[in-house]
Amino acid sequence: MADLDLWYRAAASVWTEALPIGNGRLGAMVFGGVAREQLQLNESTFWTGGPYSPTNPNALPHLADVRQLIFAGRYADAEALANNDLMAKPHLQMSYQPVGDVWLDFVHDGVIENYRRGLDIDRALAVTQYASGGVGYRREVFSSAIDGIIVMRLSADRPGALTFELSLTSPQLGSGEPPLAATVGFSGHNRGEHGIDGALSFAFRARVQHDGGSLASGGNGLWVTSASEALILIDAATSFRRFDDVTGDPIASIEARLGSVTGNFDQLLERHQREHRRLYRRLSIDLGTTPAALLPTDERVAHNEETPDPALAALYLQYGRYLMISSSRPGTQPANLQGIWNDQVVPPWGSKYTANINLQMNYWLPDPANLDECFEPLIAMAEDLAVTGATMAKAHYGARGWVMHHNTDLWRATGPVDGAKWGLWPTGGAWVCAALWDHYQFSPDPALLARLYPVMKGAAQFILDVLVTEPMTGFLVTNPSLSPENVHPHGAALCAGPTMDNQIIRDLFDAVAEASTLLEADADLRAELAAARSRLRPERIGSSGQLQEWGLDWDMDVPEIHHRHVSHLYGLYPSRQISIDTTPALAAAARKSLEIRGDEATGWGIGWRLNLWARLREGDHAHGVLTRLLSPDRTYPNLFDAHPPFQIDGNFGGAAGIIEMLVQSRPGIIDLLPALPSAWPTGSLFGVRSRGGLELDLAWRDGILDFVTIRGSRTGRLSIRSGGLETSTTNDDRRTITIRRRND
Ligand code: FUC
Repeated sequence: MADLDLWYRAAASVWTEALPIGNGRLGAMVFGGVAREQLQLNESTFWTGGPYSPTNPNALPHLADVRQLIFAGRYADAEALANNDLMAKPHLQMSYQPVGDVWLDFVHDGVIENYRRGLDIDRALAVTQYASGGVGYRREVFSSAIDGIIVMRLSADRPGALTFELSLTSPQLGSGEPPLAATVGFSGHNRGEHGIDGALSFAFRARVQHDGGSLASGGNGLWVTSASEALILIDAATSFRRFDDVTGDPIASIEARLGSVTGNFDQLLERHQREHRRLYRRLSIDLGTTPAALLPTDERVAHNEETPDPALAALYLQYGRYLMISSSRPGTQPANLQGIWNDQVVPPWGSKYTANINLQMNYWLPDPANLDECFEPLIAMAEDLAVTGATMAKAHYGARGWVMHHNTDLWRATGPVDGAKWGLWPTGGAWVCAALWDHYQFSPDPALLARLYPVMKGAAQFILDVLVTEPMTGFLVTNPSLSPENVHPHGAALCAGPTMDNQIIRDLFDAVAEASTLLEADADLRAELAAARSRLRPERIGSSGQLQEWGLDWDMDVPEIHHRHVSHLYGLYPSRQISIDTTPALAAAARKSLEIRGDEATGWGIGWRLNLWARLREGDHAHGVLTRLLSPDRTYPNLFDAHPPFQIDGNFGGAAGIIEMLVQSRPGIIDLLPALPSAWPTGSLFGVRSRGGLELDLAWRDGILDFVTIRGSRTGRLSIRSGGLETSTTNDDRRTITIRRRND
């Protein structure tokens, strides 16, 4: 399927041109060089440091002072004191690491012709091909979730024409294993960082099987000479088992996987492809095609702003799904700031999990995009955080429950880091829980509810314990807190009760209240939540008609009026507290805030704006924002999002935004084509999921819904709205309903 290919006429010269493969755990960037192939490897549990608990015994004794300074309006003083005393120890977290590289050096004679490399995202297969001296060469590589390893086949269309050296390097501490039989390897251990010792051992290996020719060790690695075909199996592992357990044996894991591989390349590929397609093929999209679809992918991105390419938008959605399937699967780590792909020992922002937007944005996509399983690692992470975050809640706040501030890492550190103006934000865990509840809306399964409830309850208990009464107003507020990363007119970010916190807390409390009702548990807690909720500051509309970001009307006096974060618009998206239908005045104020912020931002900043404009039902405006995202400033040649630098949240948020333009839902109500742009007059979207646990196929013509088919069991009334028309059904069995446009 050519429309599901990323392809290029030249090898990657930089990392952001290379193509990603991954099985959730084991990833590689494939460069496709002719004389020298590079596979840059990652393993999702390879981070710096080791198990640690970053509590600071100084924090709790100084909490009351910081609170008081904030209530007294002495924000900069509060921030200085907080920087001194309230931050985690260490006040920086660990970073995600590259494993190393697999190199293939080829001997070719003759001119290189007919070069093409591509990534087929329907097969999850990267292919490089070219001819040299009249011989056709082909390399195919994938990372298999079934067999757990990377598999590569090298072939030539003339027998005996394949000669290459296989070697490994790593920027990590350790050493190459002497080439043994058909295997090269490297093993070592991770680095410590910020005073936390490295505690992980790791290894990676590549094993070659060749058809014809000979194999010898020499130089840096293994030489395969005059073969017709070669198969290379690659694996990497660390000793990580859990955030508090590093007793795994990487070499044993690798040997277990490499040793149990059965079958030839075609059989391995067949198994891999079947598993990939089981997830990938659940959704398809058609937004129309123009001649641009025939161009190589980098050229499509280069031209998209001057002539928007609808099929590139469709590809961007499917590529987002591909990246999600490749970086987040049951049993693996969640997708970090770079999914699982990072080539740097000191990556941007540690390639961690930033929880004041980025981590949550990564998980906007899987539910509507029909990749329920890919959400699982976020649930597992929240379960870990509920453990580590309970220690932090107690140590820093004397509170019950659990907290995560604005970042976490492999070790599930939850303390305030970086500096108070970024890190002293106690609402990251609460936001993750609101996202878990939204996941349950898409997959309303009693077992899931029972699993999520204790985690959500702990997050709510923490918030109940840290809310304090604001002396001037009597509202219950978070203090200290901030509106993520935005400095207010008093030269600080610290404040009490920013709008975003109130919105997140309402969502969390409502979720816990509803879950506890469904589970017939904790009636007392429910009453406590209701009482506290009623004392949160309501939304306020400021003097410019904007939704106030803080309790006071500071919005127009901030140093960065076009700030990338749009935190107070959380209420409009991803939350549904603010909507055109239910709170039109607040929706208008949110729109005003969005206009003041402007559409230009980092990749993820644009991704968030796209979803917000979609919720405001401004299809053409949303399309303009999407077009900006899919421009060379915000999208690299390999379609990775450019913050810049690369950060994967923009890919996932942007892909989720494309769906949000076409389908929006809340339990019992589905809006079809709420923000359809004039640029996509005719199209279809099959297999999209909605809240309420339903799956939809829809198609439209001339900007009007043609038909929708809805599958899944419903309880109660379901309203389906499109273009000002509304239909409702009260069927509640497992039926499929189809609604068609009359041909008039
Ligand atoms: C937040 C953002 C930055 C960046 C970082 C990883 O702090 O404000 O733009 O995305 O996370």
